[in-house]
Amino acid sequence: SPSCPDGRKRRVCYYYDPGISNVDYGKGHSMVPRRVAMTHGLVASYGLLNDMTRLRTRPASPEELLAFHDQKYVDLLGRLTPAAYISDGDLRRTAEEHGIGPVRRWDDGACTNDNPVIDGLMEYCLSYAGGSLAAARALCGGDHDVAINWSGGMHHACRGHANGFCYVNDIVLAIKQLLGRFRRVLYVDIDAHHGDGVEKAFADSNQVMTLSFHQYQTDFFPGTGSIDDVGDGAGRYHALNVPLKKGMDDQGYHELFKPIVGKAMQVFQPDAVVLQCGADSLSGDRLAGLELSVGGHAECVRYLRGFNAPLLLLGGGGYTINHVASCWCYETAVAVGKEDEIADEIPHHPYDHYYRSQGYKLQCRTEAPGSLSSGENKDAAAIRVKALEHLSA
Ligand code: V1P
Ligand code: CA
Ligand code: ZN
Repeated sequence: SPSCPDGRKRRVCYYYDPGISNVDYGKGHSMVPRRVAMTHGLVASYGLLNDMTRLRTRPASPEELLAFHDQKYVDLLGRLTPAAYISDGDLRRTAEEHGIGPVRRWDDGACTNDNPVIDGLMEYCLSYAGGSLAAARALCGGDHDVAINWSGGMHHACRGHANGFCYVNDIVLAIKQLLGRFRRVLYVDIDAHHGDGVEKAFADSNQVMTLSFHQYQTDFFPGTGSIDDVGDGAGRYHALNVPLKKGMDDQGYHELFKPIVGKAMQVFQPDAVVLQCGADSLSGDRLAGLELSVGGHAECVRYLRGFNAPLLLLGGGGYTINHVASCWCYETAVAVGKEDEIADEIPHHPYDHYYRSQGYKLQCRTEAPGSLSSGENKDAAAIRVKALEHLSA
C-alpha cells in the first residue's frame, strides 16, 4: 500500500464493536454513543478499513477492570440494571454512592443525570475498555505503530466512582497495559474538559506524564486543571495543564500545543504516546466553547504521529455528533497517511442524512472562524511561558 506523506509507512489497527449503536444514555442526554457507529460508517464508506487491521472484538473481563477499579465498584457494575435499580433499594443506594443514577427525568422523559443506569451498562464498559486494552496490546506486540479505539477515551472515571459520563477508565487501563512493555508513556488530552481521572491515577508517577488542554473558567466542568496543578511527590512536573479561554481557535491552540507537546516529547522522551481525541473542542460543540476546525483538531494527531513513537488514539467527548464523526474519520485518514487523498464530498452511505447541515462535506481543510485570532493573545502567551517553565523544572 502507498507510503505516507512524511515518507514513512504506519501499520495501523482499529477496534470497532457494532454493539455501541444500541447504547443509550437516555432521552436528552448529551452523550450519544451512536456517533461512534456514524464514525465507523464514514470510515467504511471512504474505504479506510482496507488500510488497517481490524482488532478482534474481545470485550474485557471484569477481572481486567481490577487493574484500576476496586472490586466493590466492578461488582456493582455487574449487577446494575435499570430493573434491579428500581426494585432493589440497597442496590440503588450503593449505585448512588458510586455516582450512578438517580435517573431524574423531566416531564417529557428527558434524562438529567450525568451517569444514568443504562441498559447493558456492564457490556458497554467491557466493550470500550476491551477495545483500548486490545489496542494497547497491539502496540506492545510491536507489529502496529498506531492503534485506534474511538469508543474509548473516558477520562473522568475514578477507581470506585463514575464521573462525567464515564463509568470505567479505559485510558488508565490501557496505560497500565503499555507500562508492561514501555518505560515511559506520555498522555495528551485534547478533549475540551480536564482529563482529571487519568491525571489523578498517575499523579505520583514519573513513568507517566499527563498533559491536558482544556477550557477553564468558573462553572465549566469539572473545574480542575489550573496551570499550577503539576502533580505531586515523585510525579511532580509529570502532570501538566493548559487552561484555555472559550473561543480559542486553531491558530491560538497550536501556538500552545506544538511548543508544549514538542518540549514534553524532548524532555520526557516517551516510549509510547496516548492521545485522547475528545471532539468537543471543535467549533459548534453543544457543551463546550472552544473553536477548533476539524483540520486544526486533526493537526494534533498529525503532529504527534510525526514523532514515530507507538501511538494510541482514543475518542472521548464530542456532542455535535456529525462534527464528531467527520473529525474522527478524518483523523483515521491521518493515521493511515491518506489525509491528502480523502475527498471532501462524503460518499453515499447509511448515515449520510446526518451531514446535510454541512453540505455533505467533511470540511476537514477549512479553518473555523475564531474570535481570538487577531494577533497573539496575552493570556495564552503567559500560559505557554509557565507550561514551558514547568517542563524545564
Ligand atoms: O456539570 C455537570 C454536573 C453538574 N455537577 C453536579 C456536575 N456535568 C457536566 C458533565 C460534562 C462531562 C464531559 C465529559 C467529557 O469530558 C468526556 C466524555 O466530554 C454536564 C453538562 C455540561 N454542560 O457540562 N452534564 C450535562 N451537561 C448533561 C446534559 C444533559 C443530560 C445529562 C447531563
Ligand atoms: Ca483536555
Ligand atoms: Zn469533554
